[in-house]
Amino acid sequence: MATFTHIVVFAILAVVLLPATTMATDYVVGDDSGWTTNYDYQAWAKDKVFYVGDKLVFKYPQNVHNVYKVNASSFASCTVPTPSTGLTSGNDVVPLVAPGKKWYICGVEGHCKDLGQRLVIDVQQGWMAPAPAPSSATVFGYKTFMAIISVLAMIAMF
Ligand SMILES: [Cu+2]
Repeated sequence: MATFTHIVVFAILAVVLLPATTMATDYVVGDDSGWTTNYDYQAWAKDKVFYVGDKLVFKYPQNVHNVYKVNASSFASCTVPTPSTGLTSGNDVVPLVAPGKKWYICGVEGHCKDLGQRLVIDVQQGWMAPAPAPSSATVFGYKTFMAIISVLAMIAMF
């Protein structure tokens, strides 16, 4: 009986947790080319769907480039807003925490404007679409559901 309950609990956990973990993706911007000049980042982003919870990773030689998150007009004019703090580590991980358009440019003189080093993406709210969340999780709320799972797991222990 305990074994059967264990299997049920693990099956439910697998259904609930696996999609949540596999959905989060780390995207290396520009793939093997990384964050650089003379690369078409809109072509790179075109066939990708970004969700809240995903991460962008900007890779580049330190001190050669940098990353600034900007708004639409700064993106259009390639202007680094002041004051603002750029990312400069050369391995900058940017979590996508909210849906909507996100704009990124390199702040080094000429790289954005003349050499195309800029990226705009549109981040989707992950739990809404297109992958439906398990129905029980949406009905009860995630925390309630996890509480029920915890109780089931405790029952299974005894
Ligand atoms: Cu640059």
